[in-house]
Amino acid sequence: ATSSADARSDGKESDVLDVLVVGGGFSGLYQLDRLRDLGYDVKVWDAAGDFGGIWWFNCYPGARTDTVAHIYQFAHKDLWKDFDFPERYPDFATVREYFEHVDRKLDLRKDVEFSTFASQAQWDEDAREWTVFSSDGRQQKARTVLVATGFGAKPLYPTIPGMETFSGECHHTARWPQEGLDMTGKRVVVIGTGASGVQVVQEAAAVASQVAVFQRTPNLALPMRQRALDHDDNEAERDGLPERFVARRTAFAGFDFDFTPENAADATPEERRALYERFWAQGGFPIWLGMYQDLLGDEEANRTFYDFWREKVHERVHDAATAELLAPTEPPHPFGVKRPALEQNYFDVFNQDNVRLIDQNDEPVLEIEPNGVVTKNGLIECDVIALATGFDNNRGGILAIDIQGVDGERLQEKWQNKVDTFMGLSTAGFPNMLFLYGPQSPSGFCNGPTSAEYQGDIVIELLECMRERGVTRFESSRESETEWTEHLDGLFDGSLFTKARSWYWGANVPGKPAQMLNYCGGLVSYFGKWDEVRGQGFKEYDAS
Ligand code: N01
Repeated sequence: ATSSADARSDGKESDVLDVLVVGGGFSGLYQLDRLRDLGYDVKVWDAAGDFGGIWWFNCYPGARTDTVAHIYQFAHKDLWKDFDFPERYPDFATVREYFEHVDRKLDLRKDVEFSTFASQAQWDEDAREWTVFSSDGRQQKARTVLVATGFGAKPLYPTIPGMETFSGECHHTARWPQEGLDMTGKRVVVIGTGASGVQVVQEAAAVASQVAVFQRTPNLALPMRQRALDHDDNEAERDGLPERFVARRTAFAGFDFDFTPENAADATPEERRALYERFWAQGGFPIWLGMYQDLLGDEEANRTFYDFWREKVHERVHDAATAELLAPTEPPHPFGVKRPALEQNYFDVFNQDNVRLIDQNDEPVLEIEPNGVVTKNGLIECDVIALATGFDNNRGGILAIDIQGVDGERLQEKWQNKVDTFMGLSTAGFPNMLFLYGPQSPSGFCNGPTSAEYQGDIVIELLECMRERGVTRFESSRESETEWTEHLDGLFDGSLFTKARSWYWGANVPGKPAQMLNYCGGLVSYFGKWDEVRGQGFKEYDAS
C-alpha cells in the first residue's frame, strides 16, 4: 500500500510522520496547525467527507449549537476577528462555513485526508512507531498518534425488529443524508428526545403532515432565545472577546460564565424566583451552569428550579396530559444532571394538530414494518423515521478503531469492563498515543473549542517536553490511571449525576459497563492537576 506521506506536497522523503491525528474537528485541526508551526511532520485523517468535524455528520434538519457563536470558536491566531455569525446559535451549515474560514486562513486542507476512516492501529515496539490502517486499505506510519475522534463519533442505533424492512427513509440523526431530506407533507416518526430529537421535532413540525414523537425520558429543555446577528452585532460581540476567551479557561465548563456564587438553599422563595426569571429571560446554558452553585449538588435546591421549569412548560402546552408527559409533577431526574437541550418552540409544537407525543415507556415501538412503526395500539404509517437515539459517547469513537498496543494488547479488550486513562489523555500499554476530548477528560463538561485549545495545549506541552528530552517512547503508568479513575469515581459517587441514566456515564448504552466518562470536577481542578504534573516533571510518564 502507498503511504499517504509518499504524496507529500513538499516532496520531503519520509514515510513516517511525527504525528498522525485521527479526527479533523476543532481538536484535530488545532493540533495540526500548532504542530506544523513547531516543525512537526503531521497529517490528519478524518472519516468525514469535508471540514466540519461533528457538524459534517450531524446535518439533520435543525442541527445547531447550544453554545453562543462567539464562544464556540477558536481564540487561536485572531481567527475570530473577521468571521461574522448570522445567528446567536449557528446551525450546522454556518459552523461548516466557519471551518472553511479557518482553512482559508491556516491552509489546512493540504494536510487533511477526508473520507478516511482509521480502522486499525498497531504499535511496533522495535521501531517505536504506530502503523494506522484505513478502512479503504491505506496505511500510515507515525511516531505518535493523536486520537481526536470527538465525543459523538459513534451513533447508537436502537435494536427494533424489522428496521431493515422499512420502505421509506430511516436515518440516524448523526448519519443524515448529506443532500438533505425534504420532510414537507411527509409523515414523520422521531424516536428519542435528546438535543437532536428536540431539534428535528421543531423542524418536522413546521412542514410535515404528521409527526409522532416517541419520548422515553422528558427533556428538561431550556429556552434558547435565538436571535439574528448583523455585522454591527458581530462587531459588538468582538469587543471584549479576548477577555471572554480567557474566562473560558477558568469557568466550570469552558464557557464565558460560571455559577452564581450563592446558594438557592439560602435564598427566600421570592429571591429565587427573581433569579430564575432573570436567567429564563436571558436563555441558554447560563440557566444551567450559571445558576445558584448548589443546584447541581443539593437535591432540594434543585427541586425548586425543577418546579419553576415545570410551571413554564405547562403554561405553554394546552393539553394537560401532554403537558404532564413533557413536564411531570415528579421530576424524571434532578434538573441538569442530564444535559438539557436548548429549544426554540419545542413545547409549543405539541399544540399543533399534526404533532403527537407518545410515551415510549407505555407504548414502545415493537416493530418496524415496510409502511411504518408498530406499537401495541397498531401501525403508525410513516414516510420518514428519524432515529435521534444518541451515541456511544466518549469511548465509542476510539473503540471503533482496533487499537493494538504493546504485545498486541487490544484497547477494546483493555476497556471492555472499565475505561482507564491518565487525565483522559493516555492509557498504559499504548505508548505514544494521546486522546483529545477523550473519556475521563472534561469533554462532556467542556465547551468543545475551549477544550480543543486548552487541553490541546497540554498535549503540545507533553510532546514538546518529550522532544526536548530526546524521548522516542512515552507511556503513562498503570498507577496514574488507577488513581485518576478512582478520583473520577469518587466525584461521581454520591453526586446527583448518578440519578439520571445519561451518556455522561455511559448508562445510555445497553450492555456496556457504566462508569463516569466525563471529568466533572471543573476546568480549574483539571488544569490545576496538569500544573502539578508539569511541575513534577511528568513523572506519570515512563519516557525513554
Ligand atoms: O442524544 P441523547 P442526542 N428507544 O443521548 C432516546 C450533543 N448535541 O443526539 O433519555 C427509544 O442525548 C433517549 O432516551 P433516554 C449534546 O451534548 C448537541 O440528542 O435515554 N428511545 C434520548 O431521549 C447532547 O447531550 C446538540 O431515556 C431511545 C435520546 O434517544 C449529545 O450531543 C445537538 C432509545 C438520545 O438522546 C447527545 O444528544 C445534538 C431507544 N432504544 C446533540 N435509545 C446541540 O444543540 C435512546 N433513546 C449543540
